[in-house]
Amino acid sequence: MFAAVKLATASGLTLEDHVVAVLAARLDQAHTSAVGIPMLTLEHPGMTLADGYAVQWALQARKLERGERLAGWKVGLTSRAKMLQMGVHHPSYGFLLDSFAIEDGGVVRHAASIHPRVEPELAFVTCRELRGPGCTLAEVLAATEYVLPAIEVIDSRYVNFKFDLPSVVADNSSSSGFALGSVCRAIEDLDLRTLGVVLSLNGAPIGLGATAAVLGHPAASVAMLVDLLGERGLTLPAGSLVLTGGITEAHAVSPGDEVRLDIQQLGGVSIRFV
Ligand code: OOG
Ligand code: MG
Repeated sequence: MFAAVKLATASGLTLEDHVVAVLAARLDQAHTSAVGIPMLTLEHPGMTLADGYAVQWALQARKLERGERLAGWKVGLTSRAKMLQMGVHHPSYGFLLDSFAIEDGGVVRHAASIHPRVEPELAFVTCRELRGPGCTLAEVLAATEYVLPAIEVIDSRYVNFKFDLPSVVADNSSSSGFALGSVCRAIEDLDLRTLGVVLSLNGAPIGLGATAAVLGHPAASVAMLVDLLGERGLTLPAGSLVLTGGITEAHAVSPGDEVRLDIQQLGGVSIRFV
């Protein structure tokens, strides 16, 4: 799974630069207006994973040019539950912006999204630069300053939340929002594979899991991101935030919904949709 993703993102660009720019602008508009569009591969059936990342990086550049600021990264489609739910069987990454951040206990305007869903995730914050290729789990753990529970709000810009791998990658892996717990925990005395996870909607548990659901160990998700950034000649700087991927399937939310995530030994985080 790992190796296939690496190979495919390193080569295989087929879209011309001006097409990449047009597609990034289309996704940017869909994001800011919260109006869904058809997935890109319907119009560009030959689109590759490398093309998808080219569009995503062009989308990031557009947003940064407008004064948005990079807040970190997310890796997705890293658990079996998520892969089965979406019918996409490869992980992908996306960027997080400051404007995506939601306070713990904060309110999210449902109408600002197209069809938002929530996911329970483990977030890492690093204290050393990490460099691929060949980033190991041990290197990630040695570079982890602390971990936090995180609710990711995803929102596909594609109608009916339907996509394939190149399309979802172009759409910044459905990134929309994220809320972090208020307590930072160092990892020395934690087994990051066996932490129990409870996602609740309006007080009722709707998603139960353990952190090993993410690639066998959620730090593997960070290592994968580091290797994929390494393919572009980039490193993951010290102080980076990384959301490692949904531990259970994602759940659709409605206005009025109260979402809470608790992770064993890490505490909780909650948000409310209006
Ligand atoms: C793609 C993003 C997946 C995760 O944690 O698995 C993701 C999607 O399902 O829309 O963020
Ligand atoms: Mg996610």
